[in-house]
Amino acid sequence: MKIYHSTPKQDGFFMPAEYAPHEGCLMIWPERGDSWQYGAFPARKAFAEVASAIAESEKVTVCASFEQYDTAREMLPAKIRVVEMASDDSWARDYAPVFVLNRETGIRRGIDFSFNAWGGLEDGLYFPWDKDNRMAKKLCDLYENDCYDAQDFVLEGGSIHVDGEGTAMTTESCLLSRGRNPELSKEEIEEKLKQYLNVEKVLWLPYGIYQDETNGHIDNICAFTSPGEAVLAWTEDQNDPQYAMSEADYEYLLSVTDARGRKLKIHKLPLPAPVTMKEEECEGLLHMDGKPTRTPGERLAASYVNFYISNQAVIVPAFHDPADLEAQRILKELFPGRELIPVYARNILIGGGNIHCITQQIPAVQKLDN
Ligand code: KQY
Repeated sequence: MKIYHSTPKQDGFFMPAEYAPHEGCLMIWPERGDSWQYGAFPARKAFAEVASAIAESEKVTVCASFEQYDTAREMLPAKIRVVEMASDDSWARDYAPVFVLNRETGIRRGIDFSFNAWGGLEDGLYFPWDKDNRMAKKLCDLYENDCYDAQDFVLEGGSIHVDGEGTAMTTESCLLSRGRNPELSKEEIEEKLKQYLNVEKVLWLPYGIYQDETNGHIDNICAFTSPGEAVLAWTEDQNDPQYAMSEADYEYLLSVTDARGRKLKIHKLPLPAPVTMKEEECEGLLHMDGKPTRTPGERLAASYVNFYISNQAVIVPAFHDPADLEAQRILKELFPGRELIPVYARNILIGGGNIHCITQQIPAVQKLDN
């Protein structure tokens, strides 16, 4: 595997949209007891359901530790590949490689961004994180893809979305947070995104989801559903702190155009009623450095926007909330060629993310003509 110190833009590579064809998907088996309640048993069931739904239309690889390899192998269908690889936790979106393609040659490479557990010693969520940070390079090697060394720039895959036609979006609350790249200005961060994702325009939404411990990843609040169209997590409850956040994002999105000069069509995706931690769930979590990671009544960052688009389906979180069906109806309309597969996601959400956060697509190697 060759390591490049140039950027994808310099070499003619770009990040395809999630709705472009995939070769497969990467996931990481859950294990740590301060993220996943009751020895991660309930989370493993949910991860296996997500992996199985994705595996209906693309190749899924799940990384598991030495200790968990046999359990993962036993709980996952035979067509899913399990490989042993060390990690600190299970957020493939954030530290598996972001893959880029070259339009003319169809060659694929990965990007190895720096990962510091969502804020390092400033406001990161665990320490150490070095095993997570080493996964992108190892996964590029596994897939026989060369790799861009971007270790001088802290970025999680969940903090960006692209439309595949020159536009990226992110949130100010996350990318401008002090725990990531405090030495870089907003303009310098934008230039990094343009270089690494090979986009012409970056849209900066002000906020993510209330209480999202990633400083508000874009992948929980807003997602492109096709070029020029996106869904935005929405509540009609003006007393909910989320209301002002979604409203500010909505106003911003209506005020901008994408890289092709289009006004965006924004579809409001309802939020479920606030999802909060139960006492017995908190009791099932190990403490971190002597302190509980969750407290009873704590609101979790539940959102239907955290879905994964596979080749033939959209795998969407379900919370057993009346809004589940409305969210599924809206997404079905926006993805007419794909099946909607809801997965009950409370046991993923307790870890701090959702279906999009635990998956990373591997774009199909193909020559593209536009
Ligand atoms: O991408 C994410 N949403 C991951 C959050 C990790 C939280 C760790 N407990």
